[in-house]
Amino acid sequence: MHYLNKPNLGLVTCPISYGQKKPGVSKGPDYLLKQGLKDYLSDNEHFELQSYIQPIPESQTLNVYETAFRNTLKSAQENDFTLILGGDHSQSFATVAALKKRYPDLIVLWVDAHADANTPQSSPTNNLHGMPLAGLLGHFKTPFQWLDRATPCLNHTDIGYIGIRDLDDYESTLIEDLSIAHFSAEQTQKYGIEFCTEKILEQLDPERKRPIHLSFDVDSIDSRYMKATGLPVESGILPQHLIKMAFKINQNRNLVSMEVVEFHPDAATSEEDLGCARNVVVRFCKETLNFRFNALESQISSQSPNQAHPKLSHDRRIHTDGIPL
Ligand SMILES: [Mn+2]
Repeated sequence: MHYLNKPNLGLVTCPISYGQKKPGVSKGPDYLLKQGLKDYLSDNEHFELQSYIQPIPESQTLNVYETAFRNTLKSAQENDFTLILGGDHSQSFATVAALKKRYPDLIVLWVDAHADANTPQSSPTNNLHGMPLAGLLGHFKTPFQWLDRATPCLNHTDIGYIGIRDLDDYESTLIEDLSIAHFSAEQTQKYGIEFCTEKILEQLDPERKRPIHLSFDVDSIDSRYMKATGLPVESGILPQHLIKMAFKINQNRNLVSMEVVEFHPDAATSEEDLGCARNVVVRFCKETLNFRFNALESQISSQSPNQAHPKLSHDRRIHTDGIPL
């Protein structure tokens, strides 16, 4: 299938480490681009790349969030899809706020080992990367002008968690009290991640019409495969299950954006661990975008009555890059 006009993919980089205490996480975007994503993104038959690059700042100040907010908003306004590479998870104060501005009906799939829903009062570490959802929900006054406490950016019915397994008491109570949609990593293994993803989407959007943002924290991945992050957590999501999740998310063709956060190249202590972590993340990004843009293709071809509706590519051969699948 050839397009007269290919859809546009906006790439936003957020070299943000302000939200926690390990500065190397700001190298995440550069590393992931150099190690496989750049070639894939810049030479892709399914989309045209537009880049919104924030260079690694000399010092981390609140300005990094302002730039992330502006770049994400610009990308979301100018493109069909936005891919955001981080950075620690505090970037979501900015990225989700910008995406919600562009897509007021947005729902957010938060794939993470942690719930990131502490407030400055409840947080044991006082790190901002553990607080973005509480800030976006309007539970505390953030230092950001684009987040007004009087008008929360997100409602708790806009959020679904997948993979959580390392929660503070405050967060567990919050999730229970507000009935926030969630499946732990253990549940994704018990019930199947496709089932869990389906259930979450059903709860957030029964009619399957709302735009979806995927906020992907690499520490959602089982720590056997993910050492290149500040806080590896065991018993996480398995690499092969990530691909099934990506397929499921894209089945209804509503994915408008995706961010990858907390990839910290220096946190892995051996080349082997770093290579494994990189392969899992790069492959997950590629497969998600393949599903996303193949889904678009099948949507277009399904308008032609003579053409059989092409199956999505979940049964095609998968390159394992040495990862057990
Ligand atoms: Mn997180």
